[in-house]
Amino acid sequence: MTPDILKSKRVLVVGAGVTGQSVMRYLKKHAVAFDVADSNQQLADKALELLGSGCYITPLSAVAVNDYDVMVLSPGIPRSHAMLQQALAAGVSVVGDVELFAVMVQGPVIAITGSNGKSTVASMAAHVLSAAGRNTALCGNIGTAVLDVLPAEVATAKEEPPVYVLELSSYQLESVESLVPVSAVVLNISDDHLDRYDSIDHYAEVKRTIYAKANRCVANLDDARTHPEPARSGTQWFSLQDTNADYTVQQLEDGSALFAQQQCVLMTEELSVPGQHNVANALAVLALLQPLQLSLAELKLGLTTFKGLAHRTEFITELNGVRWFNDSKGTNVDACMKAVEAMPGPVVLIAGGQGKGVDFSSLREVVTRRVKAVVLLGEDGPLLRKALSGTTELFDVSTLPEAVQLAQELAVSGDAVLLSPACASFDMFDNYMVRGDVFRESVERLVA
Ligand code: UMA
Repeated sequence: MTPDILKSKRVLVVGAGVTGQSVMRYLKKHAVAFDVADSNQQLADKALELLGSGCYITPLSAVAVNDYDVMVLSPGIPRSHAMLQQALAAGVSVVGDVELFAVMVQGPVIAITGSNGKSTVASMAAHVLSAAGRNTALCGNIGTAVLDVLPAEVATAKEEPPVYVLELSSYQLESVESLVPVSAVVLNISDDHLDRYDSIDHYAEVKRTIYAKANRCVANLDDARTHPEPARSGTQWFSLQDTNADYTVQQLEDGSALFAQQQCVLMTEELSVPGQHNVANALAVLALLQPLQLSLAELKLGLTTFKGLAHRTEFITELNGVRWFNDSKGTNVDACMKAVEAMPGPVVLIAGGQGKGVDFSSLREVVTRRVKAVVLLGEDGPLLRKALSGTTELFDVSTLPEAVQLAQELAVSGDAVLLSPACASFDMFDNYMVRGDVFRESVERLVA
């Protein structure tokens, strides 16, 4: 639905958060009149600033659905909401911001979804493109709403439109049908958002709608729920397990290497982000970028210089042969396990914080196998101590800088020190980002 069509419709923006505000700016720029509905009264002022002549309706249940032809829905509000069910039954079109974007975008779109790693893959793909000198826009679920990156004017023949790298959640995919990506991937499927879907199969089916109009499907051979259904010819497969896949890892004399369509791109150890899951992420990036025809040298440059995302197994520095990693985003047991597995050598683990009532005992196996010492802190440090007792050496400290000091004493050349708390940060910090920043600063203060 283009702005010209929207001008003749009665439009309601549903949700006034990041998405809703970007939709309001977009409609205002195109002189489309609209109302806004959100159950949060406190957003009214912000909305009214952008609204012009429209009105702010709260709560959502107060919306008179027959007053509208089109509703632009924010992804966090489920289509099963009673008001939206009424609207759909009354024939109102309910579309997402990505749908408005899809009908206006010029330039290639790379679309990425999956349960884990989608922000990393989107950021990695955008980095490779930027490092190759391509004009690139990274947007979507990663935080920048898609309509905020659309250029104000239609591109002229002289300027190349950007390559859009879109991270899409299943929520966003529910309300888009016109998106035609040059390539699209479902990276993997694991239990998530089961509060919104009947089953993991239903959730996976929504994820796979990303393939509907894609010129090129990229799928994970190792994860059947990512495979296009019905099968699509020309699907490009990536795999850590099957060396016959289009994008895979092969063993060479001097180590393993990433292969793209039988061509060696780089050695696994040259990847700048650690862990097998990041090898899979890099293979997906290679497959997604194929239609953009970057040279092998450009692909390699991007993949070896990508710094990873802040606070996600982020490499900080090497001091006296000890490598320091910040995984403050590792706020649950699963994330902590993956981070430990991704470390290059024996691990000194710093963990603890607010455990949210989870059972830490599933950490025992990986700690026994990979971790030489755990430095415990925070509210649930004692619970972690109990769960890990007998696995490895355990130490208690009361602050994060203290933990860093002790970890330096415990680690020897070849070890990795990893902050991956398996816990939320709120007992000691405002959020996981502040915790990660305190960690980084403490590490940077250590004298080499
Ligand atoms: N609201 C109601 N009634 C409801 C539910 C919500 O009125 O029943 C209102 C809230 O008061 C709020 C607004 O809806 O004002 C929020 O809308 P939203 O939840 O869609 O959030 P946005 O701020 O628009 O941010 C969304 C994405 N959030 C979700 O999908 C939950 C952001 O992803 C995304 O970065 C942003 O659009 C820009 O595209 C975040 C996320 O948590 C990171 N995503 C989930 C995930 O990754 O697991 C899917």
